[in-house]
Order: sequence, then C-alpha cells, then structure tokens
Amino acid sequence: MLHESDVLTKEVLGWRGLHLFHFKGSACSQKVRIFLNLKGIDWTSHHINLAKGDHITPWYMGINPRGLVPALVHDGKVIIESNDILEYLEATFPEPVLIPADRKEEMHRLLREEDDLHLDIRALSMRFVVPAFLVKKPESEIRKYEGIGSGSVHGAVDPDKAREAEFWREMIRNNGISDERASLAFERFRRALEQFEDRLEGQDFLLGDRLTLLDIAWYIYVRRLSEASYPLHRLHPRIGEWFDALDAREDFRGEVRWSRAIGAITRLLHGVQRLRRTDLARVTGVG
Ligand SMILES: N[C@@H](CCC(=O)N[C@@H](CS)C(=O)NCC(=O)O)C(=O)O
Repeated sequence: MLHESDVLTKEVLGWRGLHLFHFKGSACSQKVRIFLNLKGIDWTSHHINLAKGDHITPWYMGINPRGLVPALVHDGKVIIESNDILEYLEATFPEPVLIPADRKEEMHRLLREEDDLHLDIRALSMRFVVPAFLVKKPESEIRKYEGIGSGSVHGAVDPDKAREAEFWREMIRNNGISDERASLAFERFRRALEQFEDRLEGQDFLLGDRLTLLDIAWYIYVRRLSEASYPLHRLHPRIGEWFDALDAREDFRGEVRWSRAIGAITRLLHGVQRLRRTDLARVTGVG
C-alpha cells in the first residue's frame, strides 16, 4: 500500500469503491481479474492501454509510481504489485477462501518466488510471443519514464524503477532479448515447474485438494509459457493436465483470451523463428 506522498494524482485518494487499473493482455492484470471473478467482487474498470503508452503519463504514474499495471484503488487506498493487491483483497473479502488461513506464510513465500520470475516471463514473452520491434522502448521513452511520477514507494526512493529502466536499456543493447537471457529465463521456469510437477503427484491443485491463489498465479505463467511454445506436456505432464483443466474454465480462459491479431503475430513469429533456427527449442536446446 502506497503512502499518500508517493501518490501525485491526489484525486484518487478521494475515490470510494474498488477500482482496478489494468490492461487486457497483461499477465499480472489477468491474474487479478481471475481472482476477482472467483471472489465475485464488483469493481470499476480503468483500462490502461500499454500499447498506446497510457501507463507512461503523469496521470497514471501519479497513481503507480512504477508505471506498471495492475494498480488498485480501494476507498482511497492505493495498492500496487499484483501479489500485494491479491493478499490485500483476500484479507478484505475473505470468501471464498483463496489463501487458506494455515498456509498464509507459505503462500507469501511462494508468491514472492513467483514475482521473482516476472522479468523472466517478460523476457520470454518479448522473445517468443511478440516480436521485439513491436515492444522495444526507445531511449527517449525510457528517459520520459524516469522523469515522471514521485519515484517513491513507501516514502522512499523506489529501486524497482531503475530496474525497469535497465530491463528496457538491455533490450536496446541486445537488439531484443538475447539467446543467453532467454535460456536463463527458460531454465528458471523449468526448475520451478519441476517442483510443481512433484507436488501434483496425488493432489489436484498446487497446494492440495483445493484451488488457491497459487493455482491462479501459475496458470497465468504457464499460459504465457505455452504461448511461447514451451513444451509443457512433454516436460511436465502433470502440470500439463492441471493446466488443461483450468484452461477449460471460462472464469480463467475468458481473462486470457484477448487479441486474435496477437495470436496471428505469434504464429508468424514462430514460423520465422523456426526457419531461422532461433525458436525456443533451438535457443534453449530443449528440442
Ligand atoms: N511485479 C509487478 C509487475 C507488473 C508488470 O511488470 N506489469 C507489466 C504488465 S504484465 C507492465 O505494466 N508493463 C508495462 C511496461 O513495462 O511498460 C506486479 O506483479 O504487479
């Protein structure tokens, strides 16, 4: 939850009700929307179009100083970071339970591990789901980003803003996502999914026999990995089955289905990458 001094768009501090700033195609936004669906909570939508740069504006960065979606405003409180938003919502709207009372600490740790992989999923998305030239930020945009917003979270200088800028500068230096970066990201996911594969022996969901927030969070990652042509069913058959069951549900799938155009672009990208032998299987050696 942000301090009032972090928030420069002061009008939101007076807003009542639940407002979500999100983007249709953003993985972290999809995670929050599925959670809201399962809770049956009413919310007001503020669509922030990342493709049009709505997030790098003084108004939006006055709400989320990191310039990222999602962000939540609830009765004047501003909460950023998808996992913090979800833990806040669970505490505020406890039914139906998505973080079992006796697993809160474990969930917090597992969500932190999940968040640590965020730049890895972004790297794989920008290498194997959308072509780099469509998503790369020029230096001028990175400078603009650095100059807007309070730059502070919890009243102190926010180191994550510099980390974001560095991600985009690395993309400029490497003219996209390098093979090394993509392979590293792939290996991190493979290791994480191997652990979940073991967990799914003898239980239907990642934390036991009931669906929890952990399933929602990893459904989103696994969905994106499949779009990147990660060989899910071959490497992790139990995760493959778990994923197929969730993906058949409208309250999950409805939130991740967003653009036929992007689907067509990804198919084209995969075709070109196969011809050039730069596809995921070749780059990571998993083929
Ligand atoms: N750790 C953050 C990550 C948020 C994030 O990276 N959001 C992406 C969309 S999934 C975004 O806003 N990207 C815009 C940009 O980097 O320009 C969270 O969990 O909320």
